[in-house]
Amino acid sequence: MVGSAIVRDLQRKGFTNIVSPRSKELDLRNQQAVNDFFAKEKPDYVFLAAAKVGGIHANNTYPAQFIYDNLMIETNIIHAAYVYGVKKLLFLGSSCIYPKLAPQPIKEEYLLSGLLEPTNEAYAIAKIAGIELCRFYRREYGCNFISAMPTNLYGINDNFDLQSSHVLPALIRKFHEAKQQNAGSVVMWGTGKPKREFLYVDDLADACVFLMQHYNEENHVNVGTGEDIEIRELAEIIKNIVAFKGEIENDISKPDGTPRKLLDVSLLHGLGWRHTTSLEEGIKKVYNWYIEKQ
Ligand code: GFB
Repeated sequence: MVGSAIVRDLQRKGFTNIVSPRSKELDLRNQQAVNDFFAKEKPDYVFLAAAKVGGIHANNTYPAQFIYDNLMIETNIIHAAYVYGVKKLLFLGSSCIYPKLAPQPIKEEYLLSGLLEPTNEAYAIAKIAGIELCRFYRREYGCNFISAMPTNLYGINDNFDLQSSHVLPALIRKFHEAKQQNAGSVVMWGTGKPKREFLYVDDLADACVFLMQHYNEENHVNVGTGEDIEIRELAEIIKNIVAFKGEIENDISKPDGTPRKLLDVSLLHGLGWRHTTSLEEGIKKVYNWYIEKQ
């Protein structure tokens, strides 16, 4: 989802010499394959968006896969970028790198100031390692490697599998199918009380290209909207957009995860970047795309 959005954004801005291999063509966990790719393509600028990602259930169920795949991808690419003289690399992390109970909104400097949320600890530790790789390769070797920490993302090309997806695509699918089947209710996991901040992926892509062009510092940068909502409010918005008339039920056997993770985006705003897509507008775009794809 993120990689294809960055490619679309670069193309919109007139860039043409873009290489974006699919995972079938290049297994980024394989160091030799990554080195061969860098030796052949000699990229000048690298957007490291590739990662093993998933929602709360997938993160909680497959922690070994989340830590191994992500550590391997990051280490192979960041080291190859150094060895093959990449001019600049942007590493993408996640807002789950911050402590579970961090003060809100979360400033960049809260990293490593407390315990992580257990449901996504493996993924968070891998992403923290990626930030530190960039910092230390900059410090020791002088590489211009920067990191961006996006909040919860959604958009076209998202994963709609109900076991491994994030909440927003899961609810779009659940409400859509419930409407088609004339079901009386839709199940929302957890209490619905946690708050989340959602950023449309095309806005993230625009921010990544902006940072690649204008930001050259060691500190990672939060990328978000600066606004969050409760999961049950999100469910109501999606229910209205899909026009489902039934009820919403809670399944409290499923975890809530971290209570809140609203990013402080003052650093990014100070640099001159702001998101443009509202949550409702973004959900409508994704829902239209989802229906067309059926
Ligand atoms: O989006 P989500 O899976 O990820 O869940 P996290 C957010 C909230 O929505 C949780 C609730 O409180 C879920 O219990 N929720 C309600 C649902 N209904 C559903 C549903 O049908 N599916 C899903 N998936 N959730 C992930 C991390 O955390 O966020 C990753 O595990 C990463 O590491 C990613 O950081 C952005 O926001 O809880």
